[in-house]
Amino acid sequence: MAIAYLGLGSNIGDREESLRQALKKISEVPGITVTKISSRYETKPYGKTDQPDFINMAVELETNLTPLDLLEVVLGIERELGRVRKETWGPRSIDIDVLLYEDLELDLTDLKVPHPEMHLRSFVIDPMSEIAPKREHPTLKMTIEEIKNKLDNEQ
Ligand code: X6L
Ligand code: MG
Ligand code: MG
Repeated sequence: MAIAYLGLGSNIGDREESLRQALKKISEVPGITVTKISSRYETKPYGKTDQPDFINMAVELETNLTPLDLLEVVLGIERELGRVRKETWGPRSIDIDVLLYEDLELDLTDLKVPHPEMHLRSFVIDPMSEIAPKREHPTLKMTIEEIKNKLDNEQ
């Protein structure tokens, strides 16, 4: 079984309900067991800043799905929950990103693991640090806790 981490975010519609539905759907997928769930964090939008605040969270999974199968699953759930892709970095009812998968480093067109900028984004690292502080980022060779301390010092 592989351990993987997902980052979830929502900033339009009933954000709490979208996250709840996403979690329920993830937990119902054969081959996935949700093992840890972070708190929810209300966060200011990064990148494209003229959009509503997000709620972000992170979850830990045990899975026998491959990274690409896991990606297909989360994209399917985004679609089921009514995500419409209009503009890059625009508002979304639900976003589910594959953050880490074991200590794998993958650089495919559709899937980059670790998520390329996760270590720069407190909306990813804060919830991750609750559920996986000792987990090492396979490229940076820093723990999530160390990455959080660095980010907190830079803010
Ligand atoms: C320069 C240019 C610096 C772009 C940063 C950062 C772009 C983050 C995209 C960036 C840049 C992103 C969320 C969000 C987005 C989210 C919060 C993205 C994709 N997703 N803000 N902004 N939570 N708080 O889930 O992450 S758009
Ligand atoms: Mg994202
Ligand atoms: Mg995404």
